[in-house]
Amino acid sequence: MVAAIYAGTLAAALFATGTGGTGQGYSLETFGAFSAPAASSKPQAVAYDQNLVPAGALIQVRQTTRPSGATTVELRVAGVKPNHSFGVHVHQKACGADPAAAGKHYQNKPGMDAAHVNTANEVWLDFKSNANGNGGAVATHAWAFRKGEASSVVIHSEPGTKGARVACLTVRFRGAS
Ligand SMILES: [Cu+2]
Repeated sequence: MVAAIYAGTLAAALFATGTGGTGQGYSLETFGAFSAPAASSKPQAVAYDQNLVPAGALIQVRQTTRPSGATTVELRVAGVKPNHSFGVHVHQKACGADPAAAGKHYQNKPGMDAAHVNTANEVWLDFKSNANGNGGAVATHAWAFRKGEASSVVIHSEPGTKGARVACLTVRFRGAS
């Protein structure tokens, strides 16, 4: 639950259910407390628009990949702007002081047309915050991430693909290969 997050934690925990090789399941959790971008550092959790994502807002992302490769990504946030609809996607690169640093959306099959830019081929975690500024979403796909190609969760100002980038959490999603 969101309440289990505590401010200032920038830690990731890895829980493998197998001893290696292919066909094992695993889960990964990453937590962050947002802060304003600092040009001199590579932030794990950075808020570009503090009207929508104030400094100190919290985020938790959990990846669970089953032995089949099917992957669930769960998002929880706390302390963002109440009653606001956000767009959220898994992006390819780590966050930076520049919102563009996170690169493009992670895609199972690469392509920029409508057949590829959608919730089936990408990981979307759009949500509407509640009156307390908390919210979350869950997305499950039959496919796993490719190793090293999914590295952040970007929060946008509106649902879908049109919104500005308002915050970013670096998440080193674990790949199948
Ligand atoms: Cu995005």
